Amino acid sequence: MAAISTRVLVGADVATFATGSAPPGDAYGLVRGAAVAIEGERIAWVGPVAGLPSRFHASPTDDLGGALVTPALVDCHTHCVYAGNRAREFELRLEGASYEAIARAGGGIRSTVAATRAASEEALLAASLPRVDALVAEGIATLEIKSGYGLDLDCERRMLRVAREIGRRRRLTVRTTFLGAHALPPEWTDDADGYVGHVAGEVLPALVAEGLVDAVDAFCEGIAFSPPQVARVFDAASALGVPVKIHAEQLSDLGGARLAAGYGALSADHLEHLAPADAPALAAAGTVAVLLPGAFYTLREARLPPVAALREAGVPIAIATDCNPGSSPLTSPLLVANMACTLFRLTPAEALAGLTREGARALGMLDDRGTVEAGKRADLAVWDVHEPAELAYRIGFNPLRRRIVGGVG
Ligand code: DI6
Ligand code: FE
Repeated sequence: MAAISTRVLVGADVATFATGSAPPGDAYGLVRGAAVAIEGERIAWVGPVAGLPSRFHASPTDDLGGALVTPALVDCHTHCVYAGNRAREFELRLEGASYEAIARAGGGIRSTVAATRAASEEALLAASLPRVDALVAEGIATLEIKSGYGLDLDCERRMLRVAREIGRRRRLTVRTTFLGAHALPPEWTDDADGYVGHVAGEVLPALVAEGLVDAVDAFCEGIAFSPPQVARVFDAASALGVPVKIHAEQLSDLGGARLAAGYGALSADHLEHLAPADAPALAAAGTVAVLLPGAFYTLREARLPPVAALREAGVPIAIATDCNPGSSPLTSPLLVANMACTLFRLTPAEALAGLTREGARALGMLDDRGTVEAGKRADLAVWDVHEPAELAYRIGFNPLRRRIVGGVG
């Protein structure tokens, strides 16, 4: 058996985002003058360099020369696998058409469905990799990718297979989410209940059996699926032992987040129209609120998510790009952090926790990653900044020096 390689990162400040160990008032869990010992793909020890245990004293060191180390970033909500282009819709919206009007007229999600159905697996992969590479270039090492532009068994399978392939082609972990209940495909027009039955009874079980589904999502909205329809999909997911998440309260309040909390959902996402009174139900279920400022910005929404109520109820808050061709053509996690602060008034520490610890929690992976702590996977981002807040403060600036993924890099 090959010996497990050990090395010690020194010459760095580390924003661990560990909870519990940080002194009050330090939401970053910041350790100045830190050492991080890495054994194989795991973090073995982190703390002030003076406290490095003697068993690491003979290990090779890697001097980062004053960099800031954070957990590698987690993008816990994307639709980055798709074909086609919706730049024309951007123009239409600027001419006055609303997102909902475009969707109702057969554009929007359905135009991406047509392009995605027409694309081969290779073409879909080739179209998607540049978006993934942009995310990776800003420190992402764990990426959730949803299906939902196929809306039939063959094309949903193709999307999920491409997502898995991306995880093999690049140095990152991909989590797949089946979003069959994203939009009503043309062949089921006027039969949303029939389509939901097909998704819950046939498509989902087939894709789960093929090992392509890590979680199940549904778009609960007036232009998409009703709470009872979403419940049918969630019942099927629960029966198969697959965790659920939801797109809820993005454009209106249908009580989707409350519904999802009842299923112990990993996350409820968007939430601009969430009733503050529903926040405690999310907290009680351990459901993460995933805020998506890129969609809020792109759609020029006016209604802010109830951040104060989420904080007060103790709901964990993550943020994500929502990278998709319609409402959030965004591949910059650092811009998401900036938008979360400027538009939603998150603190920089909340925004960055939302891209690390809470993003991992929203994927059910917090035991394994999302903070810099002994025992966790050594997925780290090394930044040329001095203060953690700088990562959220600057706009259009990428100070990523390198990523360490599973101890490598
Ligand atoms: N909510 C969104 O913001 C995206 N999907 C969803 O359920 C929009 C997807 C698109 O317009 O293509
Ligand atoms: Fe989305």
